[in-house]
Amino acid sequence: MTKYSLKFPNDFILGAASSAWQTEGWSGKKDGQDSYIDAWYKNDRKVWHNGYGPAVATDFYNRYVEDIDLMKVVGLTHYRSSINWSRFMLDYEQGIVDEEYANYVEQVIDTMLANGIEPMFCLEHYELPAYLLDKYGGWSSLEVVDMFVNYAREVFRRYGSKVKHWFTFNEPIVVQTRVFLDAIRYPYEQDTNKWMVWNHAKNLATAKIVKAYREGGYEGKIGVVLNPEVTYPRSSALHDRRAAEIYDLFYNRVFLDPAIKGEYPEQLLTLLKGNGIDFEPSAEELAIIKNNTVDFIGANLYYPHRVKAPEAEWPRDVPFHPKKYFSVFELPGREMNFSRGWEIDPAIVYDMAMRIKNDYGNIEWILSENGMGIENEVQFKDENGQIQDDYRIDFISRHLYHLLRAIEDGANCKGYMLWSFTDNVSPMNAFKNRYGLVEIDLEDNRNRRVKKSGYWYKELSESRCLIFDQDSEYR
Ligand code: BGP
Repeated sequence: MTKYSLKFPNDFILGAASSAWQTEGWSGKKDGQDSYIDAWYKNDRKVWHNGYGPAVATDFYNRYVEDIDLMKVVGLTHYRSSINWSRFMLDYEQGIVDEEYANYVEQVIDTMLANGIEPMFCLEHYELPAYLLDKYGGWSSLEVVDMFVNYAREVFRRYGSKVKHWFTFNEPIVVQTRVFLDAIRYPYEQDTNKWMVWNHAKNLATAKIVKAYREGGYEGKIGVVLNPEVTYPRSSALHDRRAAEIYDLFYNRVFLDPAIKGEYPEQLLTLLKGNGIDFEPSAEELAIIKNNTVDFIGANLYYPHRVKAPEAEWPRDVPFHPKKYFSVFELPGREMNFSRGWEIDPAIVYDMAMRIKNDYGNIEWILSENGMGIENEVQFKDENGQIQDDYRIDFISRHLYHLLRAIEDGANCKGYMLWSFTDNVSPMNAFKNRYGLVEIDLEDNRNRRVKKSGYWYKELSESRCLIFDQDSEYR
């Protein structure tokens, strides 16, 4: 067997990602500081696996010093989390900051920097304040957009000189897609119109925050973390290719194009109109989006999407859903992560890199999330109690291999962030599927234990070299 060593570029980021709500827990949280996720958990706990959720999460709020030490143990150069908007403010409308939470954020940043780990932050990772959802309808309101921009200004003012990588949102499409398109998440309301209103409000918020950041003259980069779905048609037939193209418009280009090119794709606007979706952004809003595109993006890439021409005609009396134009296609024989129900195909990384290069001006980007959630990992413990997660090492290696190959072919990718640093809480799945380089032991006071992959990641980060088996079936 021939083993090859692939070198990482010198400045390549090897980090990990998480978010505030998935790690911090509610210690120190005050009445009225619930996020949308907290409200969902409080109102509908039965859908959260084994009752776990954001209430304690990994208790990062109290244990961040210990965790930052562990970041060094597993060799992270960078760590991305979010600042929890719902907790950062005591009064969202008046912009009154919760100094206790703000001070905690400052301590986290300072401790990371003192340990040689660069922090990156999203301003929102589903942490829309529940109060703003109830009172204003959340992102249906332009007042909420402006409150978010003011919060961002305050965050930059406090931490802008220390933190050099900022993102407005993590996966801004997700909440409204699950809630208003698919109606499978709290508060379970089907409203495709609202779905588009929320998309637009978030695109507008990103542009306004990019503007505010530039006006502040900070020395860093600002972008947005998206989850572009690498979408393949079942076949080369026109009807399947059309299904994939339309899927791409509704789920990817609706955010990629405004963020990077400053405009919505014409074909998307035509399809919305043709299906009775009343989407009429003002000329002023479109100009803000046009003039304030991002410096870079994060792309979260987990699995491929496959679609085919729709199996049936969309029923007349059912509200419009993009599914009118496609059906999901399951590739026979596909490789699966059965715990999560996601297909594995590491070549998505190369394909997305080439797309960003060819269709989006080769804008700078990072692979901001990629990882493997596995159920019941304790079954893989060795006699010393360490989880032997060779499957995770294999998963990461194969994705990194395709990323390095893309960089060789000119992709402007500056880093890889694993999801996740420690095991953490997923929406609904809670601690069911474990993603971490570090185990969180729920039976034993949430104690941390580095998995085999954690030590492997450290080695990777120090050697800056991926050892890859040339004869592997995964090429
Ligand atoms: C991404 C989200 C993360 C994280 C991850 C894993 O889409 O940005 O917050 O949860 O997916 O997915 P899941 O937690 O659903 O298994």
